[in-house]
Amino acid sequence: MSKSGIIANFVIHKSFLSDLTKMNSIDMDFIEELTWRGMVHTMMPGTDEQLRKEMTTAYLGIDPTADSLHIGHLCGVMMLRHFQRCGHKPLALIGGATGMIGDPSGKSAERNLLDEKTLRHNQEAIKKQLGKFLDFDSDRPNRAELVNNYDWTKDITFLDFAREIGKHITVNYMMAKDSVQKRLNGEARDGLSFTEFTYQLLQGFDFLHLYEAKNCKLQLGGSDQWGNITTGAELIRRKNGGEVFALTCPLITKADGGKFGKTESGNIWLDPEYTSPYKFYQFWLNVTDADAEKYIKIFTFLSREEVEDLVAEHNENPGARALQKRLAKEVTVMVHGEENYNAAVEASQILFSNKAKEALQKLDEKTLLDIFDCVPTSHISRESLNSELPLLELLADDTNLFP
Ligand code: 383
Repeated sequence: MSKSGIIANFVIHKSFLSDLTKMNSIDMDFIEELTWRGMVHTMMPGTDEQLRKEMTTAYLGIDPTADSLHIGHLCGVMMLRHFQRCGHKPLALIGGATGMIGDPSGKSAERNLLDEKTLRHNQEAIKKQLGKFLDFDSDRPNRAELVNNYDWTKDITFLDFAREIGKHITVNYMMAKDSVQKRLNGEARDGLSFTEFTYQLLQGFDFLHLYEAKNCKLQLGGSDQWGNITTGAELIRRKNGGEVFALTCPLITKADGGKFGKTESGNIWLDPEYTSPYKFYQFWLNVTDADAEKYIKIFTFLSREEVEDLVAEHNENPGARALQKRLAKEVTVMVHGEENYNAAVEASQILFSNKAKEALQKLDEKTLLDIFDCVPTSHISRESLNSELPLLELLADDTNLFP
């Protein structure tokens, strides 16, 4: 895949960010908001009380295992945005250190280690993408901050880590985690290296560090992160006596039920070089009715009333796909901007339009290929095209379209 121009191409609709700055002082309740949106999977007792008590700092981590975010990350990013809109302070953590190890959560096999150069490249690309979703620049006290765990992990010696961190958590405790159990007893009995086994403790160390350095009392993540997050909370309790909280959102899975991950195929990337705005738009347009109702709450900022009206409209005439259309519009505009959204809509209509010729002429090559990727196609050699064979014969003999 070409990496040039990736970052420059990533556009976020401007009014989307200004909407964020306008909204982040609004007196909205984070848990209430996330709950009606179906974005709460598990929550530690006391989380709600903590958030009502004071402006709270929370973090969500992303490992730079690829140079783009994908829609599996989007739910977490939306949580951070809601958190900021509700007046709290979000930290986005880039796992420059944890990315060097690889999180075994939700993975059935040991991963290959990424080389340092790739990691640093990925880290920069993800940083840029995150910058488009959160308000990192305002002078409000709850402006978002970007942190990288490489900064506080790189200089620690193994001996210090073993003595100061490892001593507080038993192997028994670590072994009980789902991510570990699955690799010991799961179908893929490849085992788990010592390297990946240490992952939960490294993530725990981050929570401890951010708690001590930034008074961060809450960690957010997908439900696959629960085990790692609770290890951190346990470490903080044992080492420091402090009380921290956790909230996870449901995992957004692929159509086949699998986890969206950077090493898995079938990902929908936010980087237009990897998933064109057309394909991105098509993905949302083609989700099932049930997913459309679920996703419109998670991936858009439409209000409860707006969503309810849309659902009612959809149920009256499901064939019109009002939910899918609005979902596809909101998310595509949010990630790729209005212009790319309009182009994607136009491209989608090409095959059914009577102005196909004009429309085709406006298309770039990539979008054209994307469109034909989704419909039955046949290849005809240039030689046959140049021959003076009648069209009917050509279509019948040289293609599988008219057998
Ligand atoms: C690293 C260091 C921390 C806290 C978290 C991390 C990353 C975490 C992880 N997260 C996933 C990733 O990076 O692996 N160990 O791809 C995904 N997340 C979010 C969400 C999700 C998770 O970034 O469920 C999906 O997107 O938590 O799989 O101190």
